[in-house]
Amino acid sequence: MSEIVDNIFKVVTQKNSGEVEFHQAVHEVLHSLEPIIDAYPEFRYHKILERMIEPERLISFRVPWVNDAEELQINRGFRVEMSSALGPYKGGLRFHVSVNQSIMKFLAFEQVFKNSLTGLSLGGGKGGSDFNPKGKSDLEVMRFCQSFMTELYRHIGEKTDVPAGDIGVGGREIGFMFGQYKRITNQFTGVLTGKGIEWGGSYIRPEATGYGLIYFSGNMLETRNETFEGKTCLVSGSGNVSLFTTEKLIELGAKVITLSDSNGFILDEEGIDRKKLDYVMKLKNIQRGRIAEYIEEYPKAKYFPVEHNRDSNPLWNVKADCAFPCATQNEINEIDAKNLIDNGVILVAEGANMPTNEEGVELFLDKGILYGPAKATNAGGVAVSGLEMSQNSSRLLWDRKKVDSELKNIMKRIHTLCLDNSDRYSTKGNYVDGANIAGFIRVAEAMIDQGYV
Ligand code: NDP
Ligand code: 2IT
Repeated sequence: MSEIVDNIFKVVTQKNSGEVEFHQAVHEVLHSLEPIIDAYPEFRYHKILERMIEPERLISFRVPWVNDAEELQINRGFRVEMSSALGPYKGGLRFHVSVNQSIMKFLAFEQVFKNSLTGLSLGGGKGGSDFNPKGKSDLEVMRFCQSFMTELYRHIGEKTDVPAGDIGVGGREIGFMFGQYKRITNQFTGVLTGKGIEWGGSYIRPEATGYGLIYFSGNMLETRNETFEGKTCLVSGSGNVSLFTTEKLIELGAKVITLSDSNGFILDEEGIDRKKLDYVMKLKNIQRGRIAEYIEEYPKAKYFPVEHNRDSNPLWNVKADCAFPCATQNEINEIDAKNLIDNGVILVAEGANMPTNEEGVELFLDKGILYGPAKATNAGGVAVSGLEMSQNSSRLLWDRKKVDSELKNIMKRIHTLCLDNSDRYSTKGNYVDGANIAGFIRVAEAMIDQGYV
């Protein structure tokens, strides 16, 4: 890294000691930005990088709630308001036991660039809690969400900060949090996105991240005169992003053969068809079951439990043309990346945030794999959240076709931006540098316009 960038990274590690995920996200972006920092001295003069690595505001709070056994539980809540250069802070809420300040900051940092790429008026933020929704009753989840919002409400607002879902936060949790916000403030506003369609939501928001991922990946394949027809695909996770990724892949004639959760993965060599996907959607969204149950319904498929602290994930050692990590951060390491490459993968596109570690990314880039980084490829979710905000402001509901066509256009535009910027400042077809640079320039210019804030 150049000296300037190197010094900034040193400060990041010193001031945010132990926050390894945050370091990782910043390191990757700084690496891409080197040519830009050289080409635009004004970015140095205005200390853009130094400002961007410091959240505008970081809120941490106590969330007390009572479980069904009438025991008091204490969780930690967060909201990281990273940047408001382009619009109100915007980004999801994650409820997962692993949530800590480092994970919140990495996600908020990534969100700033992602939201910039959408071309919409969206700042960047992220929040959540170390609350573990697994095995909790609906009433426990409701009590937790109400307590969480009883503190969060004072920091957010339709023109200030607009949270949405992420891991562990779907339609049910958004509903409970929206209800509590409304009750406390006496206002029915677009303060959250991912709302139910009858009370301020948008068509295609649940589908948007997965569909957007496949629209973007389709654009990537087009650069090599390829389509999804007949391609064998690996998808990890079995949540919101994974299932709508699978849905769009099936629609485009691809064959999806895996899905997973944190306990293991299923391999269905015959392919997960529409009927099987409907079964999984019901299993996950209504019964809140585990992916292992798939083989009880479809005994020809196999289930592989995956141990934690393993060297590699056997899911990524299944032979396929395309791979879509859609579960969580760092789920593909260098061994997994090597296995995918050795098995002839041609495209890897990220539904999850930062699912590939830096060594894995380097391998994909070195080997000329079509590699789509999260902040570009999964931007469809937040983009349709932005469209939900537009619909809320105008008190209109757009039809499915209109939202879907806007989503397609946004993903295509991001694809073009990535390629144009990688051509100009990096190596042709390097979507990582393209996304980081394009996302950064828009935020940096807005920051210069708005003075030292
Ligand atoms: P969901 O909660 O709906 O699903 C998450 C899935 O990933 C589950 O199958 C879960 O399994 C699995 N998973 C979560 N944590 C781990 C872990 N530590 N190890 C292995 N598997 C894990 O979340 P989403 O689908 O919404 O989110 C998935 C990814 O996509 C996240 O990285 C998120 O940040 C990203 N994303 C989400 C967007 C959205 O609109 N929802 C938008 C853009 C990105 P289990 O049930 O066992 O925990
Ligand atoms: O990571 C993400 O982009 C999300 N979880 C969606 C954020 C949003 O505001 O819709």
